[in-house]
Amino acid sequence: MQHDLVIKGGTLATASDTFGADIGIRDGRIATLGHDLTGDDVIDATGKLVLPGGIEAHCHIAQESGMGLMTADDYETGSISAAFGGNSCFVPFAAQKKGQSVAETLATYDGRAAPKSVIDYSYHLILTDPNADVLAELPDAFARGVTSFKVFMTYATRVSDAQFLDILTVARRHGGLTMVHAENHDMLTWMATNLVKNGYTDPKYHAPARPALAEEEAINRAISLSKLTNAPLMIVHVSTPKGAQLVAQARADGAYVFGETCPQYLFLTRDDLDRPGQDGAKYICSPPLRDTETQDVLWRHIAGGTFSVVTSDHAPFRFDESGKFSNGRDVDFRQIANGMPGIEMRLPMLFSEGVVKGRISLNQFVALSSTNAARLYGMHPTKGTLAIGADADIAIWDPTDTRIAGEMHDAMDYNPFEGMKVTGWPVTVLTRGRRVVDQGTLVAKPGDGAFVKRGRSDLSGLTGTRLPETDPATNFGAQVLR
Ligand code: DUC
Ligand code: ZN
Ligand code: ZN
Repeated sequence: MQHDLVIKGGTLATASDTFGADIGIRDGRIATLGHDLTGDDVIDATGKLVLPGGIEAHCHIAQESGMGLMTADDYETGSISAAFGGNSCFVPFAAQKKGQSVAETLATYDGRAAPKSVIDYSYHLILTDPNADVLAELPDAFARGVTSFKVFMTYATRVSDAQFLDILTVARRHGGLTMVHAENHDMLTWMATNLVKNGYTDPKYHAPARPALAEEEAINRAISLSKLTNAPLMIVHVSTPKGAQLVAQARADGAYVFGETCPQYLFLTRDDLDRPGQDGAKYICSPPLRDTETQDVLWRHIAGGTFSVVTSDHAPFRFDESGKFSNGRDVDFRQIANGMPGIEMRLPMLFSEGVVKGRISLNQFVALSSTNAARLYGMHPTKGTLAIGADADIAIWDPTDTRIAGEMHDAMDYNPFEGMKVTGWPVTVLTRGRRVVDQGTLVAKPGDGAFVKRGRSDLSGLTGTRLPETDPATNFGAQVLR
């Protein structure tokens, strides 16, 4: 068979296998895996790793924060930075503003994404105002392929437990996945108020203001709500050992519970918040950075399978008045924008510190960076693997390239991971067989990326939890979960 493009001589890896083969691509899809393939165009991948393109499943792009502050990255700079970091697809958030319909929210983000993205994209729909009209609109979101939601348990955008239960129930009915930011709002408010009242206002007090216990309590509650509704739940940005343990236990119980952690909790600590001057503000993110013992525990949960995905939580706010200091420089930590960039560093750091240092296998790297996200967010097997018929979403890595992390391709003015020695970088990235980054040079144009219509979440491996009180066999026949 003649191919449009052949990737020759590389070492391929999927979530389960590593093997030498050529990839033949036709019409944007993988047509052939074999040897001595021929094509109109050839990429020589000798000495390189050929992996499914990364899928960045947690990033904030062209999105207003809870404070109403727009991220520095739009879909052009955000997707370019993602591509240079080895991603061929990403799923940022479409954030509902209070009073806004689902249709309006999605239309807003279509307008922000479609003309600009260089890689394929979808959105998770953040629900901040889940009134009856909004809940009634959710089937339309599923019909157009937006099959994941996110809720907050803190911030002004938080939902009540009752609203959370309603959202979980609708999502389950349609095969969707609900994501949650789990921190106990009142514990955080109480701590922050006390700290500020006593003059502890510097950026570093962001860490004590958000105790690990507040995350643990909220994760425990969120898992309980998931179990009650027997609905799938992704606990995003888990940053504590106990939080990870709760996810692991819930999964062992068969609950439809999934976990995610992020590089900042693996490579940075609360000491970074105590950098001189106002530099600590660069490291304000939520949940906050923890400590080195936590890092070790989180790595063990990555290796042991507690976490399905490692995502960046790229939340880019510049170190100036447009971002971190939008409320002025002389403010307490509560008024400094939350979040840090990392969309381009996520995979190189995970590869370098994970695969190169022997903490995880190459196949686990593929699962954590691409395949599991594709499964959970309804894109598999079209995306997330190297298989015949799959989209040719491919990242070609040089596993020996060592660089000191510096400036990235995002719109940011700092890189929290600057100075880290990183071995293993993507050199060429394709989305649907089209080069986005070619040997380190951007070749795609804004708008080349396409919206991905997603399907149901893949829950295989878990049984779910039907409580006696929700089971008609043991609750006198009451149909509670419809
Ligand atoms: N939560 C996120 O998921 N991202 C940025 C800030 C936050 O609180
Ligand atoms: Zn969050
Ligand atoms: Zn986030």
